[in-house]
Amino acid sequence: MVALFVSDIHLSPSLPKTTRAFLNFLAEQGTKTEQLYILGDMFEYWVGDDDIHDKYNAEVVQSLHKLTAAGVQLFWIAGNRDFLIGQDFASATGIKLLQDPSVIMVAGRKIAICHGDEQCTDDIGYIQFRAQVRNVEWQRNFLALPLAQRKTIVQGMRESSKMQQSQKELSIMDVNSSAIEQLFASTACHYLIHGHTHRPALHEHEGQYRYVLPDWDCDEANPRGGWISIDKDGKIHRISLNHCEITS
Ligand code: OKV
Ligand code: MN
Repeated sequence: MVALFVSDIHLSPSLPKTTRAFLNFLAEQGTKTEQLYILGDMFEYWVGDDDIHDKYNAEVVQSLHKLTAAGVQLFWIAGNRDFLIGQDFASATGIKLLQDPSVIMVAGRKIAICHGDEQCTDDIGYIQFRAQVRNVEWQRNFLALPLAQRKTIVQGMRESSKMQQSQKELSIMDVNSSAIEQLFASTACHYLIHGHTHRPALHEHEGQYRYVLPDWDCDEANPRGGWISIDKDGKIHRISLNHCEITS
């Protein structure tokens, strides 16, 4: 394959089978591609690059570094959970941090890539929260707090968000069609790949193709996950992971 695209794995020590499935994916598929694009929310949450030394995180970092050391190009777009990934993580893994959105050329195709949360403009509360936490000064203040305190703050956000999310209308947690139209227009692309919404699909509209990546969860009764690949002829494939091979 020329390129693989993946997002929303939500890696966390509390999801051991999902973690194994993703590390297997890196070892088995990652080595057979020229480029791997991770389009956000690889981690369930990330509180700062000083957490790179945590045992769990260090194994993930090591697995990514193994790929870049083998000559695979790794690219990263931040998600709404791991937007605090920074230069130290990039140096430790060899990954290249990209802007959201970015335009890439793969096998002769011009493709726009993004995480997908910025286009969920109907969720006004979330868009406001996003503006706050993506602010450089806000991030500088947050990252100046001790690691343990940052973890406590994010845990608190997660608890209160669970309650808010359950009260929100499902439709506002999907991308807004005008925001998508604008993205196609501003990037002048006919292809868009994103994640975030957990609604894997291929949407075709007037010659524009929007590929939505699946989220991963292999710790549930029905394991799910998957990726998109582009072969040397420019053909785009959607791969669903409906079984998890666990190698311990
Ligand atoms: C997940 C969504 C909340 C949608 C915060 C640093 C910060 C991580 C975080 C906090 C929120 C993820 C991790 C959550 C998804 C929402 C609201 C809407 C549309 C920080 C690192 F801010 F402290 F720096 N977060 N959570 N939403 O509660 O899981 O997807 S979350
Ligand atoms: Mn997301």
